[in-house]
Amino acid sequence: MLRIDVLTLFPRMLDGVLAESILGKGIASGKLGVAVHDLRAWTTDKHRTADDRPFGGGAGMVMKPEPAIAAIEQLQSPGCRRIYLTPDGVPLSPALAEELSRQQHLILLSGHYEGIDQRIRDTVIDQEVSIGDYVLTNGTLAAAVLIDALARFIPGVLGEEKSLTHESFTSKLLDFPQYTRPAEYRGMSVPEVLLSGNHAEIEKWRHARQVEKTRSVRPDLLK
Ligand code: 6GU
Repeated sequence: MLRIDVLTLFPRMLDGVLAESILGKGIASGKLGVAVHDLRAWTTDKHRTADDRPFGGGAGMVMKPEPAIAAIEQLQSPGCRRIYLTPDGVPLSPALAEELSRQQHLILLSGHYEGIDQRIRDTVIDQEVSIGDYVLTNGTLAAAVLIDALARFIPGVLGEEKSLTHESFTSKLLDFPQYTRPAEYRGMSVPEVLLSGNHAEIEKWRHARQVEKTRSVRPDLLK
């Protein structure tokens, strides 16, 4: 079982995310174990201070080194991967999600404010990961995204094994349109070919729609 420890100042942000849907089932079925920890548990002063003003000046507050380093040193295991979620990290990709899904133990550190003391990164972080080129108020949602993205690669977490390979980005094409019943709704009909039972024609039609959609929305994927 993959074990994931999440360190955050906002642990309750993850309650719903981890309880619901496919992720919740993966955790309930024991294929994935996620423990969420409040970083303030590793503060030692009576105000439970987690951040301080940056040396050298500038706006905002910086996460202090002691709590995060103490937490990671306590939670880490030999060979575990210690990841800091940050917009200046390497972009999350399907390949990275898949690689992380094959680890035994991950520690995810969610940063806050304008950043974290560099000595945290220098001493207890193995890898820095971003979920995209936009800035979140803190890394907790990014940790949730990373967990969801990698959970899909754990055998048995997705219902049908084959749904993995059929989806976007494994094929580098965006998805084809899907339809279900009723065959006609408010005057809109399901494309005839999908009702034909001709699987070769259906595959052809779906592939053409994928190329069309990818060209229009993500031409960069076609190179
Ligand atoms: Cl990992 N953290 C934050 N705070 N913002 C982000 C991000 C991470 N990835 C993209 N934006």
